[in-house]
Amino acid sequence: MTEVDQMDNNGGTMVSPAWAESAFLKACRCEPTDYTPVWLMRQAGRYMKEYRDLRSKVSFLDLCQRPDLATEVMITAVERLGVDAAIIFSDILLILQPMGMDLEYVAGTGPVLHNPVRTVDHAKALMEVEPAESLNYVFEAVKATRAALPPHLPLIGFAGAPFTVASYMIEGGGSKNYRYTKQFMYCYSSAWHDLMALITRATVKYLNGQATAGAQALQLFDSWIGCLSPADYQTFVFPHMQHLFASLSADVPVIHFGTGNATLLKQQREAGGDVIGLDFRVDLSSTWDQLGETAVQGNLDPCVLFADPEVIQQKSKLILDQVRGRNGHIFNLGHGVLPETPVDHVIELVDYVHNQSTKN
Ligand code: 1CP
Repeated sequence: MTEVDQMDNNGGTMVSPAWAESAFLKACRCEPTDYTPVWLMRQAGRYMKEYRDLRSKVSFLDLCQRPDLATEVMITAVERLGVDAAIIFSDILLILQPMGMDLEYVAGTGPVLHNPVRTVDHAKALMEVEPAESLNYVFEAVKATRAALPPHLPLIGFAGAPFTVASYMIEGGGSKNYRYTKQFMYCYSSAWHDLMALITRATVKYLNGQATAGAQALQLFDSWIGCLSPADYQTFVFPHMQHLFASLSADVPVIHFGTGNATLLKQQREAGGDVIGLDFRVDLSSTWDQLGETAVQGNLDPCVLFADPEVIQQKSKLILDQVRGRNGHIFNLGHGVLPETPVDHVIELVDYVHNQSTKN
């Protein structure tokens, strides 16, 4: 019996679902694959005409909260691109609404939290999240997307990692220097740890719930972690991440992603995750050597997709050549697809990675 076979109630062996032997999940397990699996962070979004057309009729929050529309957006993207995994259509900040935060997506600005957490009292007023109640629409989106996908394509569930989520809560939106976040962390360190623990508790339930609803893998986005020094990561973030990973009960691989985090990768790997995300600033081969036995995901610069197809191929080949001979690489960008990216270039990238990496 292979690892992926399951026992039915009578002790007999059930047939594994097709996704269990997909190139993506094999790569997560560091098993050999016939070709390099590829998917792209933010593969559904504003760079696609189909998405913009739908968005002209529905607000972003409505899109996330309607499982039928969230499914449509992701299935359209997956079919057009020919990628090896789907990710649910959602956002890392939805978890903030049930905490009591006033979240708005403002056109041209991005997410805004109208009641940022700037004092200990603000933090104390935040509510515990019970995702089964307040975020059930996400679990419904997972179920609907899973049902609509062909069985060979795995579905990725996701959440923001506590530091990145806390940074939005405290800054009130995106930030360049994270001044308020760090000020809170340094000045109110006990309240900071309480806040991180609150987000961690919510995130554990949220991710476990997505796996139960039908996700075959999970990704934790610590997109803005790279603003911290290794010492501050160790003190203010590491214990929470370690606890978070240890509390994930589902038997699915977890991808641990960050950007600008070259100096933190070893600590992040120690905190947890089966697959380590590599942004585009690091050299894949030497970084992988330093990390040792783990699967990795990345690491093409999203801006390369604005170049001519020859350049896209050249840059992608550099990555594939660095990987050759090793198991456990998932091709992806080093960060998400940017809004004005030409869709044709994305499709050509996916085709190129498949053709170039196929083993005869
Ligand atoms: O239509 C619109 O105007 C909304 C644009 C948009 C979209 C399509 C936002 C607002 N979020 C999303 C979807 C989304 N967000 C997905 C699913 C789609 C996919 O991947 O194909 C995912 C995985 C995210 C995750 C997310 N949201 C991250 C982590 C990934 C990353 O890019 O670092 C972050 C930081 C966010 C916050 C966020 N939400 C939306 C925007 C524009 C932002 C970033 C704002 C900022 O730069 O601060």
